Parts: sequence; C-alpha cells; structure tokens
Amino acid sequence: MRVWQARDVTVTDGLRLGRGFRQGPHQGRHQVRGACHHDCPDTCAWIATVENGQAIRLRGDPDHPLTAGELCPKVNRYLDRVYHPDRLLTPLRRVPGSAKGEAAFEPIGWGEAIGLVAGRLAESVDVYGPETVLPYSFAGTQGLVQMGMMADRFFDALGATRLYRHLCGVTAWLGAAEVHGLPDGMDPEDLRHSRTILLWGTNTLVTNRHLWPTVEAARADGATVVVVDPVRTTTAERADHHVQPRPGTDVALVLGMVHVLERDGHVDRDFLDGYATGADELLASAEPFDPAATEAATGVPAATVEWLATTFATRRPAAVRVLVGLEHRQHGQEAHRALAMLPAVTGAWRDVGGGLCRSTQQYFDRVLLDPVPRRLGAERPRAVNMASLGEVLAGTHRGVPLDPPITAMVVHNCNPATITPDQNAVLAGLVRDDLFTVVLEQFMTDTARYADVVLPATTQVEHLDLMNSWGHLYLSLNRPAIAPVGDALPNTEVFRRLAVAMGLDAPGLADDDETMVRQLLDSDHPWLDGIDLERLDAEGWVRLNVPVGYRPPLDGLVETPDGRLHLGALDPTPGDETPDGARRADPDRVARYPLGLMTRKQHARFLNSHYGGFADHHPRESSRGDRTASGPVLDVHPVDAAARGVADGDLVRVFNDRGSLELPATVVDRVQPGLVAVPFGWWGRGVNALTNPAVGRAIGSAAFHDTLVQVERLAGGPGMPERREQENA
Ligand SMILES: Nc1nc2c(c(=O)[nH]1)N[C@H]1C(S)=C(S)[C@@H](COP(=O)(O)OP(=O)(O)OC[C@H]3O[C@@H](n4cnc5c(=O)[nH]c(N)nc54)[C@H](O)[C@@H]3O)O[C@H]1N2
Ligand SMILES: Nc1nc2c(c(=O)[nH]1)N[C@H]1C(S)=C(S)[C@@H](COP(=O)(O)OP(=O)(O)OC[C@H]3O[C@@H](n4cnc5c(=O)[nH]c(N)nc54)[C@H](O)[C@@H]3O)O[C@H]1N2
Ligand code: SF4
Ligand SMILES: [Mo]
Repeated sequence: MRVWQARDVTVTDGLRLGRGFRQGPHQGRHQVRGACHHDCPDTCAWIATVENGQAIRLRGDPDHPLTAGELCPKVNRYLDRVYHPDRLLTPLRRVPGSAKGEAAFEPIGWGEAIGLVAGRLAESVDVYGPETVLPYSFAGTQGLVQMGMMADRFFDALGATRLYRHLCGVTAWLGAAEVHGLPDGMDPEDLRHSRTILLWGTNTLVTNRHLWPTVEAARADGATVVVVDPVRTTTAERADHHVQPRPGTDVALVLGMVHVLERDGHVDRDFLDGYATGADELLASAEPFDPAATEAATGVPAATVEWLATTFATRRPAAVRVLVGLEHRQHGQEAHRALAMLPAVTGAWRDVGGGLCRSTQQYFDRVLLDPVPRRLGAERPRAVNMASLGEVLAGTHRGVPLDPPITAMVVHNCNPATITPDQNAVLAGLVRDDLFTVVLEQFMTDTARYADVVLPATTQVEHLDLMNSWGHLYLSLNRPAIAPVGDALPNTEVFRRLAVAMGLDAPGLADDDETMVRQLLDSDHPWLDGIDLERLDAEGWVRLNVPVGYRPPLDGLVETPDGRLHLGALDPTPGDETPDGARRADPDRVARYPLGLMTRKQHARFLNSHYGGFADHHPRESSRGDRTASGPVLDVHPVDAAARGVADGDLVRVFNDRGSLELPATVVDRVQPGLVAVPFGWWGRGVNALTNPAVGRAIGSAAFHDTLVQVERLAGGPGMPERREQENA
C-alpha cells in the first residue's frame, strides 16, 4: 500500500511518477486536459489553465467533435465551485449532543476521521454483521475510478449489503435489453444522416445539449425533428413537430403506430424474417389500436398517429432517440421495450442514421472491466434497491423485513436527501440515532447535514479518472490539474485508507488510481486496440474503434440467446399512479389526487442536485428579487388553475399522502390539463417528498413521474417576474 500524504500531496500523487505523468511546473502557466465528470451524456473534454498551482481557466476542448470548445451553463464556471467559500475542506464530526440534520459539526484531522469511521464500521461488522453496512452511492462523478471502482472492492471485501444503483438508465437498459440482449444502439453521431428523428421523452436541448448541433445539421439537410413528450419542452418548441401524449401512454402510442404500419404495408417483412422473432405477437397486440382507439388511449389525434407512423416508415433514415426521462415510470421498462421494437418493424436499422439511438454506456461496459473478482454465488451479500432507501432505513425492503437491519451507511457521489423518491421517508431514516452515517462530499448538502462524519472530497480538477460516456463513443482521460483543495481526498484514497485501518486484505485494495485506469484499459477487445493510458494522455480523448456507421443488429451484435431481436406482444397499461392508470386501478386515489406530477430536469444551470444550493445557478424567474426566497415553481395548466381559483403567482400547496410542498404557481399551457410539473434538483425544498418510490419489476428505477397530487390555492402571490421561462434560464 502506497503511503498517501494529504498535506504534501502533489498533483500526480494519484499517478505514479516517472511515466510522463509528472504534474506541470508549479511556477508559471500550463494547460491540463481533462473531461467533465457530471452525470450527463455529453462528457465534454476540457482544458484547464493552471498558473502557480491555481486553476484560472476552464474551457471546452475546441478539437473534441462534440464538445467543440463549449462546455455548458452548468460548468462554464466550474472553477467557482472548486474554490467556493462553502467548499468542505476538512473532515468533520457531528458535535456531540447535536441533532442529526442540524449540521452542527467540528473539524477533525484525517487520522482521527479514518479511525472513527473504521472503528464504527468494524463494530457494525463484528456486532451486527457485515450486511448491516449499506454503501449508498451514485453518479456524482461518473469517472470510472472515482465513481465506484475502489469503493466496490472495499464494500465487497467487507461483505456489506449491495446496492442496486438503478435510479438512472437501468430501466431503459432493461427494456431495450429484452429486445436486443445487450443493447448498444446507434452511434449518436450517425443522427447526422437521419431524415426523421423522433426525440422520444428526452429534452435534448437541456439535458444533452451537445447532441443538438448534430440534430440541427441533419435538419439543415432536410431532417424532420419530432418531439414526443407530454410537456412542451424547450426542445419541443425548437422541433418541427410536437406530439403530446398523456403521461405514461407511450406504449399505446407505439401500438397505434405499429397498427398503421401494418395496415399501410410499411412493415419490413424481410427484415423481421431475417433478424427478429415475435413479430406476429406484436402485430396482434397492435390490432385493436386503430388511430381512433389510439387517440382515446393517448390523447394524440388520430391523424397525428397516422402521420407519425408514415413519416417514420417513409422519411428515411429514421431514428428514435431515447434517454432516461421516459423510464421514470412504473412501466418505463415496457415503454423502452416498445421503442426498441419500432425500428425493427420498419427495418429502420438498414440505413446508417436509422434505428434506436440510446445511451452508449453499453459500448463501454463491454470493454472496460474491473479485473478484480467479486464475491459470487452463495457468498454474495443481499442487495437492496437505492430507490427504496426510505423503506430500507425503516427496516424492510419491498415489504420484507431486513434482518439484520442497517446500522451504518456510507454515502459518496450521492445526495439521497434530495434525489431519492419519498424524501420524507428518507429523512426519517437519516435522522435515526442508531444509524452511523458517513458522507463523502464537496459541499454541505442536505444529506451531509445528517451525517455523523463528513469527509471532504476532491473535485474533478483535483483527481485522476477515466471517463466513458453515455452520449457518444469517446473515451477521455481526466488528468488532475491542481493539488487537492484544503484537505480534500479522492474517494479512492478514502477507501484505501479505510481498508488499511480495518485490516482488510483483499485483491486490489492497495491499487493506486493510475493502476486502476490501466486495469480498465487492459483489454483484448478490438474496440480498445491501440488505446492505452499513454495515448489518452497525449491526445486527451479517443473514439472507441467501433466501425463508423455501425448498425448493431446488421453487424452481428444481437446478444439474445438465439441472436435475433425479440419482439412480442406489448402491454399498454398505464402506471397505477398516473391519472389514466388510477382511474382503472384506484378510483379513490384519483378522486383525491387527480393531477399527475412530473419532476424532471428543467434548469440549464442545474445538474441533478449539484447546483440547487448555489444562488447564482438559480433561474432568475423563481428568485422574485430576493435570493433567499428563490425556489421551485409549480407549472399548472390554465384549465386546472381556473378550476382551483389559482392565478399566476399565487402561493399553492401541492400534496399527496407522502408529503406536501408550498410554492408559487405559474399558469402555463406548457403542461397539459391534468398534469403539473415542478423542477427537480433544488435543495431543501422537497419535490421528492411527493414522488413515488415504486420500482416496476424489483430492479430498475423508481416511478418518479407516476405521482398523483392535488393542488390548492393558499394565498395570492406578489406576482411573478415578467419572464417565466423556468425551462431554460
Ligand atoms: N424527482 C426526481 N428525482 C430524480 C430524478 C428526476 O428526474 N426527478 N432523476 C434521477 C436521476 S436520473 C439521477 S441520475 C439521480 C442523481 O442523483 P445523484 O447522483 O445523487 O445526484 P448529483 O447531484 O449528480 O450528485 C450527488 C453529489 O455528488 C457529489 N460529488 C460530485 N463529485 C464527487 C466526487 O468526486 N466525490 C464525492 N464524494 N462526491 C462527489 C456532488 O457534490 C453532489 O452533491 O437523481 C434521480 N432523482
Ligand atoms: N441541465 C441538465 N442536464 C442534465 C441533467 C440535469 O439535471 N440538468 N441531468 C442529467 C441526467 S442524470 C440525466 S438521467 C439526463 C436525463 O435526460 P432526459 O431523459 O432527456 O431528461 P428528463 O428531464 O429526465 O426527461 C426527458 C423528458 O421525458 C419526458 N417524459 C416524462 N414522462 C414521459 C412519458 O410518459 N412519455 C414521454 N414521451 N415523455 C415523458 C419529460 O417531460 C421530459 O421532458 O439528463 C442529464 N442532463
Ligand atoms: S455537464 Fe454535460 S454539457 Fe456540461 S460540461 Fe459537463 S458533460 Fe458537458
Ligand atoms: Mo440520471
């Protein structure tokens, strides 16, 4: 085990010295290549300018094909975050006697902090059993090394409860996987060749902005861009057409399209015979969904259903672009499964620029593998779903008692008090006196406030990492540009130190960060041929050697047992907690809570919960001139507002059995009747107090957007600011 000194750490401490990775000169100015760590599909490559050990400038790499010199409104001022006065710079211990959540902390040294945490974890393991330790982490950084490689080794060695880290992307993956086996999808850059692009349940301009120039380039060559979204998003406003189904009715819409395709002879029989099974079952389930029935099931006019199907079949190449928003429903997996079938029905895959365009994570998951073996079989500890944290901390998982219950939780790269559904249940768990909570963080988040011990974490410009991407096929190396600020440490180093302090002796626990990057790259896969650390260090980013114009089903990459795409009957049932679903499944509930609530990513200067606590990232229109009063705003349709006597700017209460929220309303037709929306990511304001933690099929994400609420007027508001573009401030 390398001895790692926090105090006199140099930039290259995460790297072994002597292989061309020496830190730049301390004196004078130099540039360091890196890449954004955010859980964002774009994984922008950046160049940091460092002067006398201080990072003074951070710009997008102009040579990167997608970044093209531009970062984004979230990250343009990332160095303000790095050097922010509120940055956590030293380990903290909760002041004895103070209440959890009060955030009364006192600084302690690293030696004491590691000793304290190691001692408490050892006690949990020895007295109550290793499975009473719960690691809770997500994608605060999606760098492969800092995200979880060392942490996974550590908790695996301990025998801790495992976490299904499924809040994002897994449900979408599962749906596409039912069709494709391992679903790679198109190279998003191939959308350049498309003539029809269906942006289905994705808000490209806000959430995936570096894809937009590709979309625009295709459009300049004649592509038609269609957004399918219950909300008129910024992207919908910039598209050629907006198709606005009722929430959670997408499967019915796909069935309606398939019905029209079959009726009008647009089904590509040769493609289906050559590459698929289950087409007959799919076509049979589409039979009842003629355009009129589809209109009744989705709210999309019959003529639009016909137009959408015909356009997708005949304006080729034709692609369906999905990301994540659509998965956050009880039947999100079925929706993604349905959309994965659509390009097979028309043979859209035949064309470069046609097919299913989804997360590219699968490409990297095939080639970048941690060689350290995991606990397997009977040795493998129990697992819980991160969506169920509130329930888990209360002692059950999916209704089954957790025996023994959780006694210690270690949180890193995650802010569960803000991002996890059913926030009140989560907070009730975090406040537990008999729970020992450790949080590795850069800032005093709502989660860190409940910790027993807070450990200061480095930012992306302070540590080494290897970055894959879920929005393109470029692999990037993130070199540390500066030494850690204050006493902050990379996540890896914290777990290395804890392993030593706890006397754990398992494979890989002493590996340094450079070694882990090399391990990930050490692959025989042809997509990684010629790509190693030295090359990445020289070039910054390199595209995987996936052939240009690659079309997974045609080029042999369907990994179902029989090598064929699996179509089949689709189930259009909407979720139990959507207005449509509840009218059938639970009329009492829909009578009390008639409105669907959506809590999506809406702000151009937010990245999940990262910036919700930063006044200068808040959208202007919600600040009402008083910074302390800034917060989220409820979007409500004029029809629903009128029915409740709510005028623009009024203070309202949004509530259901899980929680209640008071906030101003803005009356807009961006949402549809029966649907209200509150942006997600704000600190301390509790939008997840209302959201549905249900997990569709045991694994996968939560049904965040399948949430029913009621809205009532509390008081007249002081009036909203003049501009009300909550969306893209
Ligand atoms: N209502 C609602 N809830 C949602 C969603 C929604 O759409 N609506 N979206 C869901 C989705 S898709 C996602 S991905 C999740 C996101 O959930 P999270 O991954 O928890 O969210 P982030 O805010 O991206 O990151 C959490 C924290 O990681 C910290 N962090 C960043 N880098 C590092 C590091 O190097 N080390 C350490 N120790 N910490 C670091 C940041 O300071 C931040 O506080 O939220 C989910 N929750
Ligand atoms: N600015 C910004 N960018 C981000 C993030 C951020 O917080 N801020 N977060 C990042 C993360 S972690 C992720 S996962 C991605 C997510 O990227 P996206 O998936 O593009 O974004 P979301 O806002 O989660 O959801 C996309 C759309 O799905 C729609 N939707 C919801 N329910 C339905 C439905 O039933 N049917 C249809 N057709 N559409 C539906 C919503 O109205 C929303 O406009 O964004 C990433 N990029
Ligand atoms: S958050 Fe996304 S768009 Fe912004 S710099 Fe990072 S990767 Fe690029
Ligand atoms: Mo996400």
